[in-house]
Amino acid sequence: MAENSTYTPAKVWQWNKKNGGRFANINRPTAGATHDKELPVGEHALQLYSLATPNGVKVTVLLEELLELGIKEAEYDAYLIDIGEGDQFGSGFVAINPNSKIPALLDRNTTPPTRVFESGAMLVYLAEKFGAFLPTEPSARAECMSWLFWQMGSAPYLGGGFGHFYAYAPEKFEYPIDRYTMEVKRLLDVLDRHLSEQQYLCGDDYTIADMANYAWYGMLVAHNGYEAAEFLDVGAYTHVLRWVKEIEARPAVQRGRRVNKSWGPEEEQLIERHSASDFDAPAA
Ligand SMILES: N[C@@H](CCC(=O)N[C@@H](CS)C(=O)NCC(=O)O)C(=O)O
Repeated sequence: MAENSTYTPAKVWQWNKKNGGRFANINRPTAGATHDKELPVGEHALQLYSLATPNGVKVTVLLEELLELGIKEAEYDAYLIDIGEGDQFGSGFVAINPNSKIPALLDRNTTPPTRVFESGAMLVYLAEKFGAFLPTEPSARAECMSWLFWQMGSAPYLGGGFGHFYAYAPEKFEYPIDRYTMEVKRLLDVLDRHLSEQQYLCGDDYTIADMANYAWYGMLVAHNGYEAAEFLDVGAYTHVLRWVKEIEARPAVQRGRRVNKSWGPEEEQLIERHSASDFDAPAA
């Protein structure tokens, strides 16, 4: 350990509830439900329990894209899970996602119903179920899976690492901010170089890999995510910006971004979604 360290870890770590920064009230070192609470159930086969964070948005974008293709079986009910209030620790939610994180999906069209947790698993499940946005030819499928898993693997560095220490930690610590900024800029460069050569991540076709990556990197480069646009010099990633702009021109993406959104301008919010007409009604 460095001699000038201001912190010496205890022999055995103890939970100090006050020490968690912005999310101290929901972070804890144990799993499982903290209270009994059934989840609401709507009329459609697909039930989504979520919030419009990047991990939630990638799934609602896919569902809206499937509906845009005319696939009526992709109709869904989307209920808000308020993670700031601890809804993810209710017994009904934990039964669908033992990891207590949004999003969680229940498909009641199977016997017994199929639960899906982890947003990447949801994208693959829905794309396979409805035969869209995931190539079936093995090499093209492998490329799509590679970019999808790249997003799933990199998001914790972006959100849990960079976002946490740059925007949410109780103090600005140089070491973690430097470490994760370096990594996030490297990730942006990976994307930028790749997108300088092709329209979408897997070639000419828009796939679930674009939806997953767009949700995270679009937030960062086009929406001042973590209020870090200037710090990260996001304008330098011109190919990423071009790709984000094209994706955001899609009506399904514009709808998907609103589902389970409970903050921001009122016209962008849609707390719950049960039918296409909900997008026309004022926020409720
Ligand atoms: N790997 C998971 C990550 C999900 C995740 O981190 N969800 C966050 C919101 S974006 C959450 O529910 N946090 C609540 C908590 O940590 O208690 C996925 O992609 O589904």
